[in-house]
Amino acid sequence: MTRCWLHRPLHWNLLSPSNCLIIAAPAPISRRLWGLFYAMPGFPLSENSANDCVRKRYGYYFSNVHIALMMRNFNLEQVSALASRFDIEGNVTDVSPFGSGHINDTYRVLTDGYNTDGYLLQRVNHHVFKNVKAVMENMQLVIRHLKEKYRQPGDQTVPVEKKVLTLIPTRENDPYLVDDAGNFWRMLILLADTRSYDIVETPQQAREGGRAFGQFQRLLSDLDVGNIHEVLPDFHHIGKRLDKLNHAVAADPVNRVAQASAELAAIKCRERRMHTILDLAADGILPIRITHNDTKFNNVLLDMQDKAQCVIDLDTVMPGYVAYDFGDAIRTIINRAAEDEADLSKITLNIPLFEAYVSGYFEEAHYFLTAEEVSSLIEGVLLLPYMQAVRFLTDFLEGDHYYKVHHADHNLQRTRAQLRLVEQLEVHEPELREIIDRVVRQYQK
Ligand code: GN1
Ligand code: MG
Repeated sequence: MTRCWLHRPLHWNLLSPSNCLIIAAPAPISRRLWGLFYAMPGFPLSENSANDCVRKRYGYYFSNVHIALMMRNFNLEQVSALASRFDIEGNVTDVSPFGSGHINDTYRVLTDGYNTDGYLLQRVNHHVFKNVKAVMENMQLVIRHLKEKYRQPGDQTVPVEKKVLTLIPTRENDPYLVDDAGNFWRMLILLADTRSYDIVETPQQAREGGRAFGQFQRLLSDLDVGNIHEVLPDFHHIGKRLDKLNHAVAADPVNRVAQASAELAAIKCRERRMHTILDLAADGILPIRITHNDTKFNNVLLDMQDKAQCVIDLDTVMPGYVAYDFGDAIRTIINRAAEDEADLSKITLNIPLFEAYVSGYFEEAHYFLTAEEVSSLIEGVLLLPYMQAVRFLTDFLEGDHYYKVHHADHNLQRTRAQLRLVEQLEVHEPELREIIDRVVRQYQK
């Protein structure tokens, strides 16, 4: 039976009658409507949050019916009220959505306080980060450690507060707050006069990115890995990621497997090689370190002269292997196109940017990397876009529960783009290896 209705108001704490709309209909219809709405500004809610809200509100779930709920950004007045519960300077004068993350929601908060450029208020996605307390503990520990390091004698031309994120506690002095609907919110100082790039434009930017992530790893290399929670277990474990994909294929809950046969074949035929890092780690050849685990280039803030200033997005800082961070950074730097480029012919490699990143990275990383870690870096370059393809495809087959998507096939499009990038990297692998070897040799003299 086809049922389609609009329901309002929805008495859900942060949803107000003016900002929500539920559509419950058989999957093809609701998905199409959802896709249309999703393209409109102000409807950024992912399907998993939507389904969860609906389930909590109504206490039941339609097994064969796809439920989509469209919600505007949290009513900005409510966001502003939440912001006022943090220990900020002055009164809130403006809040607006900010950034392009796939998981959390971020708002810029301005106030009339002196000495402040504003704040970032973030709703941490607790469907993904199920233990937000552990995420925040990691973040506090890493911030404290980095600040201590930067306070040591040396170049102090840029104040420590500009080089490392600063969390603003609540007025009750807690690191985050939980609202009445169970959402987790935290506040950070906004770093003014900085910029981030989704697509890298110049070798100078790439070099600075390399320096920033290299320095991040170096400064954390003497922090005990045992003090860091593994907030997303097996986050970069390709074996587990492939198992999850295989389960999604077997269950095919939204009948999408048929659309993805070419991509599944491309993933299958590369499986063996992609286990190299795990094999080296299992043999005790690679040391486990504290890594960032989301080294997209846009997670480095550069100053207005394109000098590295601050590494951001510390949610996924966990024990890991350096090749993961290296590979994820290269994934976003070397690609001339966007992560989700639909025109695959645009996905080509910008090798000078690779070289620039490698040289910036080694300026810092040569202090601590082992020879085995250096040899593993190229494996990370192949693995990370491959793993991203596996993750996007799993989410596509499961019905887009994880990543925010902007149209029905978005995760499939992202998968295709990442697989094309893998193909390109395979073709140019010898050249990339040679560049790494050349840069490393400078430090061996
Ligand atoms: C997610 O939300 P964002 O953009 O910081 C994801 C990363 C992926 C990335 C792909 C916790 O990061 O692992 O590499 O999307 N974060 C999580 O763009 O899954
Ligand atoms: Mg992230």
